[in-house]
Amino acid sequence: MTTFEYRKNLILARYEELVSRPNIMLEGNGIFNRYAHPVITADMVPPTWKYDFNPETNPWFMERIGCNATLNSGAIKWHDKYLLVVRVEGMDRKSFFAIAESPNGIDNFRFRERPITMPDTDNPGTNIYDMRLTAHEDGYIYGLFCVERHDESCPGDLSAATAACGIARTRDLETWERLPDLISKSQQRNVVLHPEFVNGKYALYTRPQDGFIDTGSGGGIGWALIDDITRAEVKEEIIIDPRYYHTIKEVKNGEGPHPIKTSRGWLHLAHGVRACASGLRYVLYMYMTSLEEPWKKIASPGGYLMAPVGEEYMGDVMNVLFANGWIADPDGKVYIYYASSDTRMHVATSTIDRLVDYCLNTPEDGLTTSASVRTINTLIDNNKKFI
Ligand code: BGC
Ligand code: BMA
Repeated sequence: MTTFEYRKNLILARYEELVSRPNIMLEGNGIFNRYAHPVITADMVPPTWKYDFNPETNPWFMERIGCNATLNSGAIKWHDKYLLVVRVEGMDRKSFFAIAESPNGIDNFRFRERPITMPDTDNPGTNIYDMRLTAHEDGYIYGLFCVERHDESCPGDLSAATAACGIARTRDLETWERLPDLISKSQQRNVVLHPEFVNGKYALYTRPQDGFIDTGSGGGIGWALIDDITRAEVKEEIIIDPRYYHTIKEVKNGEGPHPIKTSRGWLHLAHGVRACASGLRYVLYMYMTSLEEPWKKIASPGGYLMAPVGEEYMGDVMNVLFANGWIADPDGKVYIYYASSDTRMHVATSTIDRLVDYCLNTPEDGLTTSASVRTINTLIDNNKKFI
């Protein structure tokens, strides 16, 4: 057998084994369950995207186009399948979007034949990433994502960049119509479209920031109403979930996927960031807003829902969990798709009832040490009657 044949068979066999590997649910804390294996890794990107299959031009069956990571994925249920719009990052540091689909949401994710060809605007981005998908009541599926460009006002600084919100829409998840980027006074990285009209307008969760990395005066997760999505502009923005000193969201926070509607209010998943000696620590947290007024917070469970554990700590950008996709099934099961350390995708499952219970019955962050101890003592006192 030639090297070409041997390696081709090996690579294809390994790939098949990996994409068809069953996942195993692990018992958790009663709020959600993690799974034994990631749902998507760079090794699950199809070999046809990486290898030249012509024995004449690639006698060693050498990888030609490497994949660095599969991370921050948008999610949607589509024709009974669980679809992720994965941020695939090549070895050249460019990310692009590609759809992977699974029959059950927890394993057997396979990429479609090709990545998404996302049309550019007149001012093409250098990089695009972190799509939030929204099936809006106007009938379109929207993808909002970050468009990054070099900041031309700082010609000497190669790391100076700007982050804007790109907007595209589709009806079939095959072809995408690109709309103009969101016009906003500030930089915007984590913008999410609310699925319903509010007072007849499109509603966005925003994350105003002064610089590319620093939120500066940007106070947290914002809310803005948009007159025309085909020429979207943030005219007025209010902060609905502020950052706060010495909490999990001291440095920044951002909306995850769009909130899930429940009978008790809108369930929100977000990320919170704090600084520490090893860099930025990204964790996932939740909050709830009113059904009638989705910009009004009605529940704010203290602390994080999920932080990295085990191998989740390890990767390109350590100590990071990030989620921009989740799917709620009609039976109430919720699939939370999260990336660890900007490297791979995982799933955790829960239910709407459990997540609502978590939001409504987890004590709020009392913002001081003594408040935290008081909260624990109250729990111990109440437990005396039962133990
Ligand atoms: C990276 C993102 C990151 C951002 C801010 C970008 O260049 O691609 O993953 O969130 O910088 O650090
Ligand atoms: C951000 C996000 C993500 C990334 C995270 C950690 O600002 O938008 O792209 O997961 O940084 O690097």
